Parts: sequence; structure tokens; C-alpha cells
Amino acid sequence: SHDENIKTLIAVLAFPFGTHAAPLLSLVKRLSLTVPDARFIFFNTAKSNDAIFPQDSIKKSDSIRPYNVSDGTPENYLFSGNPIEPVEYFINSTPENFKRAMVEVAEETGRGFRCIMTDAFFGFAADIAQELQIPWVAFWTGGPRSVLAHIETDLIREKLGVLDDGNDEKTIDFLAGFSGIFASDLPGEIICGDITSPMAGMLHQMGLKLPQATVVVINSIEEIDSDMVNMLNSRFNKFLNIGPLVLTLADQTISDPQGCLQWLDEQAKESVAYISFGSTVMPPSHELKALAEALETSGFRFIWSIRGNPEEKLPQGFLERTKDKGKVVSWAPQLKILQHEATGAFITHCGWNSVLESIVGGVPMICRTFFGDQRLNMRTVENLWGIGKGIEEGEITKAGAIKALKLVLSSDEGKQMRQKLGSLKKLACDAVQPRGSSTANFETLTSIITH
Ligand code: U2F
Repeated sequence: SHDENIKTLIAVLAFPFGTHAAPLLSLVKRLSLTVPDARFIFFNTAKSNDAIFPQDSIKKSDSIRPYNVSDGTPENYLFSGNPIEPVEYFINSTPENFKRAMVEVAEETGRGFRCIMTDAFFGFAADIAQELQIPWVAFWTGGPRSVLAHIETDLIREKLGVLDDGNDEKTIDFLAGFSGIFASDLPGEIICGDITSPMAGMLHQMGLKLPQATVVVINSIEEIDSDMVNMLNSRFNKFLNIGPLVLTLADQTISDPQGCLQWLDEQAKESVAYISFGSTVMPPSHELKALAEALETSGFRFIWSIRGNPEEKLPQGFLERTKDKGKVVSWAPQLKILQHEATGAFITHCGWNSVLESIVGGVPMICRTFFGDQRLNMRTVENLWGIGKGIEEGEITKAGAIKALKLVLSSDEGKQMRQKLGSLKKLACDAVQPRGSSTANFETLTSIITH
């Protein structure tokens, strides 16, 4: 039976890897509060939907409904251990998997979609929006510098050529706001390796299509990188900074089974290093070992979030020997940890969500980056904001980690970073106040969706 109560049906298309779908869902949750007569259909793979939708309330909610689409893996597929493989199966199954599901929902509800909202990765949404004559809202989950690099991919390839290993030290001085940034800092898909791989192809297509979006929304703050904002304003129909999303949602439930926050309560101010490399990266074992040794030798206190079994990943006896100095957990309440006054350093891969949370918590970063936008995020952290440092040689050694920890936790430079973080944090908090820029931009977004 067709549902007469829904006035506005909105299709939301999520990218089911890394920390992409969760912030998109946060944005949708917020929108659903301001557009009460809308129904958001959250198209995503079953696996990702199961992970981000809590079992209780929202599943029954009228306003946001998860809807599973195919993940593109062949029948009886067994994961080979190569993390890019499921991503490639998924990319190869788009846009047909999404289109099929959208048709099913339109038939079930007897209504057309009023708007299509997608992870910005999906350049194909430009064609769907045009065909249906509806607005396309593209959500970029990373920082502004990387999205600019993606839309300038052809220019960058023309100027720099295709690099073999990405270790090229050419600079990108032909783009304003990229001084002090090297070719090797760019997302690999832009200039090195196989530029026809599914991932590189998707990102290239995105760069070409994003300027057609009705609006590009970013989980960032206008005031923290105005050069980039100006450049992106001139390239997009509309560009709206609505972050940090983590400061705009009231219903954050904290899961802390291992008592990290309670443990932090007993530690001295700005004395603890928090370590996490996000949701997808795992540093090679020799780097994990070097970091463990650095922590043990330096004696700094720590909370280390490491996925999987720590006994297998960390040196033998490490957990036992350091049990009075630190905690090792498989998943931590990261935002709360970074907001705790005992936390004084963050060893991070510079995923954009982590960078934002570090700003919100006022914690300087020690950066060990891996792929995608992470090196551009690190350069922004180092050069533009001065609130963190890349690890020496780009990978973790015992000596390099000790040096970085001392710099952040017990030197004047660390204090200066904390002062700069204070101003950035204020900008982030002000932006989401009733008269702040992110609040105003969010209202603009709401009106785009409802008109
Ligand atoms: C991909 O990033 P990741 O998912 O690897 O990393 P982040 O963007 O930093 O997001 C990690 C999130 O997981 C949370 C943490 C962040 O919100 O608070 N978390 C946690 O709550 N507890 C833990 O123990 C560990 C993490 C990609 F790899 C990056 O390059 C992109 O910048 C990013 C966004 O597109 O997606």
C-alpha cells in the first residue's frame, strides 16, 4: 500500500567502506529533525547498514530507513585478505545496484524521489539527478584540500605526468593553496599507479562530475581553511561547510566497556598519548613493534586502539609489562578521549574525521599517513595550522616516535601547538552555534532539499 504521509522522499546513496557511511548518516539524522515530513531511504550494503544503524530505534523510524543494495561480490565469494578487493567489486556494481534499488522503492511507495543525496565519490549521481530532474546533494567526507585536488586531476596529470611510485618531490605550486605540498602528498589515484583501476576511475569521474552537483556539502568549517573554501566556491554551484558534524548531534551514545575514560580521570593533565589508525589501516608489524618499544622506553602513558587481537599484534609481554602505564583496546570512545583533559597527544593516520576530532579535543597530532587524502590532511595540519607533525621518515621507528612524543608532550613547541588548537577549536565550536557559519549553511542545505 502506498504511504500517503510521506511528502518528500529522499534517496541517500552511501559508500560502504572506511568512515564514509557513518558521517553521511549523521548528516541525514540531523536533516530528518529539520525536515520532519521527509523520508530518507538510506541505500547501502547490508554489511555497512548493519554496522551503522543501531538495532533499536532508528530501524523502526519512519523518517530514515536503511535499504540494502548488492555489494557486487560473486556468489560464494570468500574474502582473500586483500582489502581493496571488496571495494572494487562494489565499485564495479555501481550504479546498477543503486538504480535497481531506487526503482524498487519508488514502486513500493508510489512516489518519486525529490532529491538524491550521495557520497561525493558517486559521480554517476549527476546523470541520475538529471534524468529525474531533481537536485543532487554530494557529501564529501574528507577535507577541502583533497576534493580540490580531485577536481584538478586532469590539470595535475598534465603538469606532473603520471608518476611511478608517488615518491616524486615535485611541488604543486601551480595550484593556489598548495605551496609546500609535494606530488607524493596527493592521493595516489591522482598521479601514480594504474589510473584506470576501479578506485582511480571512480575518483576521476567524481572530479569531472562534482561541478554539476546542485550543492557539495563538506564536514568542515569555513573559517579554518578560507583559501580552499574560496577556490571551491568558485568551482562548485554551491559549496557548504556544515561541520564538525560530531558537535551537532546530541544523541551520541558512548560505549566504553574497557573503562578508558575512567582511567583517564586518574591521569595528569595532557600526559597521555592516544593512538589509533582509524577504521581501515593497519601499520606493518615492524612499525607496531617500534611504537610499542617507544612507549615502553619513554614511559609515556597511553591508550592504544588497535583492531583485532593485541596479543598477536604487539611484542610478547608488552601488555603485561605496560599494564600500569597504558590501556590497549580494540575500539575506543575516540571523541571523548580526545576531549578529555588528560589526553595530550594523538598518534593518527590523519583520516579526516580524526583530524576534526583532534581539533575539537584540542590535541596535537603525530601523523603516520597511509593513503588517499591522509597526506594532504597531514600537510594542512603541519603547514597551515601548525597543530601536529609528520613522523620522521614517514614511518614509525622507535627513535622517531620517542622524539615526536617528547616534542608534543613535553616541549614548548607542543605548548604552541596546543595554543593554536585553542583558536581552531573555538572556530569549530562557534561555527555550530545558532549564529555560526555551519548552522547557516545547514539551513541553506535544508531549503535546497525541501524546495
Ligand atoms: C577513511 O578514514 P578512517 O575511517 O580510517 O578514519 P577517520 O576518518 O579518522 O575516521 C575514524 C572514525 O572512527 C572513530 C573515530 C573517527 O570518527 O572517532 N574511531 C573510534 O571511535 N574508535 C576507535 O577506536 C577508532 C576510531 C579514510 F581512510 C580517510 O583517508 C578519510 O579521510 C576518511 C573520511 O573520508 O575515511
